[in-house]
Amino acid sequence: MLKLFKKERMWQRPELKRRYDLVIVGAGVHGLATAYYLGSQHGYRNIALVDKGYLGNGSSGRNTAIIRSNYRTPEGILCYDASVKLYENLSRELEWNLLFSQCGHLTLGHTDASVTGLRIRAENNQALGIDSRIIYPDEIRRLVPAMDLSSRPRFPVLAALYHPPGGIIRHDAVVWGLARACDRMGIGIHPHTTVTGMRVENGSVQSVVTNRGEIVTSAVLNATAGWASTIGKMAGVSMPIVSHPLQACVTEPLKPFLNKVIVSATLHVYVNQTDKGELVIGAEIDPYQSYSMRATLPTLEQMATYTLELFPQLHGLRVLRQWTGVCDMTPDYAPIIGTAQEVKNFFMDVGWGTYGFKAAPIAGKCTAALIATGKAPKLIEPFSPARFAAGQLVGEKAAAAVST
Ligand code: PYC
Repeated sequence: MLKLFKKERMWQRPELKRRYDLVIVGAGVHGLATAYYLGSQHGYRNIALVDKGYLGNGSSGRNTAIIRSNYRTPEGILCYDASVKLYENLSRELEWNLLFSQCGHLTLGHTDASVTGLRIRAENNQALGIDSRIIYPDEIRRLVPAMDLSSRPRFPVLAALYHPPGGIIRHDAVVWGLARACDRMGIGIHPHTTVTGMRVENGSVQSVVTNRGEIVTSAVLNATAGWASTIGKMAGVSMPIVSHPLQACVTEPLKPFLNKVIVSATLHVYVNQTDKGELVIGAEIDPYQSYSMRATLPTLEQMATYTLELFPQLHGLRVLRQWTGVCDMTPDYAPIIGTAQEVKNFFMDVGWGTYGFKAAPIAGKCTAALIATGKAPKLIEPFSPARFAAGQLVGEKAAAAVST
């Protein structure tokens, strides 16, 4: 006999209270991960996560779901490695399948200069125990038989940085799994709640003003992506961030033909095939600053042209959807995590540029420890907001998937 099960809601719609110990602005993967670790490791419950849209409407649902730790700087490598390790155990921990596929990640080198850059990354990665090495066309052909490796004069593939633990995860599942875990601990998730201002007195935030009323709070975390500087300004906190759109698209499904993530910083494109068979393709950030989430035809043409350089057999494949997220870029392509210098109970986990999704678990865990103990864990010390005035930048631009 057919049994009907009552569907469980993944998270409830609790009442928005008038007072919380902490208000987290931005209920994407960073805000959710911070709330999750504050609840599971530090016993916090009286937290409100507020977001102006539905859960996953921002960068958490607009990235290309790539996970990796083959960065360039020791600070970046250690941080993203810790994040990959947390992701490896997160399905089990959340009891929710995040469909994490560590299928391997290849960054292509098309010029002598780019291969030199990849070599430096391989050396830095290996020195810190990361599985990452340079491979040449024979091995690339074995790993990615569908790629055009002919010795053509335009953009030949000379070598690649191969990173076996890299891969893709189902980004919506990460949002939903974390949200369910927060909800089960009694942490309040409040979508469609727009922050419009903050009341700051004597160097500390007293309350957060929203379209659903004013919330009195002991602390605020800015965990937004795309609007970090706007939210910062409401508390009188400035940050060296500029915001750029980043576009991506997905094609109709194909039979499995690509089981590695392929990145070309020279061609400004990255491609992976999902479990459903679709190709997810991403572009470089748009060259102008904007908050626009409109996708554009010239960028679609660029993504198609560059993908065809690598996989000419895809000619004629149809694109199903194109979308845009907004990336908050810092001068050194490294995040800003810490307590604001101007406002003592205003915390920040922002400025992740094009790397935010992959860092969410470790950023959340470390930000939770900072909020709960008042002390920044070692792993995030280099990303303190004070580094700009001190001139201690963490130059991570050379490890961007698509910025040369
Ligand atoms: O750094 O892996 C990356 C990435 C992919 C898309 C944007 N950035």
